[in-house]
Amino acid sequence: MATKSPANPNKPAQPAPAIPKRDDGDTTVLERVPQKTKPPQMYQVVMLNDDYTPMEFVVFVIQEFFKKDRETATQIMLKIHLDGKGVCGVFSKDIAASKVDKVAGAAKEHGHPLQCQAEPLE
Ligand code: TYC
Repeated sequence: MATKSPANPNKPAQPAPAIPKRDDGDTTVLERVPQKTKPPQMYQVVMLNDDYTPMEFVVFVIQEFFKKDRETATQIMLKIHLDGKGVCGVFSKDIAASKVDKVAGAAKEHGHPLQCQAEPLE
């Protein structure tokens, strides 16, 4: 029996040709619906410099609430200290708001003026 030669391995696979849709009453035809959902708006949590919060407390906060290791937390703290502000992480809206609240709560509890804010990306 003659068989078709195998597909050329160097040629990219082609999608199967579209089969004409017929609705004879017995067949369910599923049409592909274009994806309409957009990715969620993301927010960066930006921490601000001030003259009073101890560096060690900022490093602690970044480690504790943004899950950074000590070295990364120290680098972020120094960037904020030198540039005036720095990004601690990028999150969905609710998570970013929760991070801002946690930082504000810890700062208040310890009597430091440390501030951070959530900024929409793009
Ligand atoms: N500038 C502070 C100091 O010299 C340290 C500091 C760093 C404060 C980062 C806030 O987000 C901050 N003690």
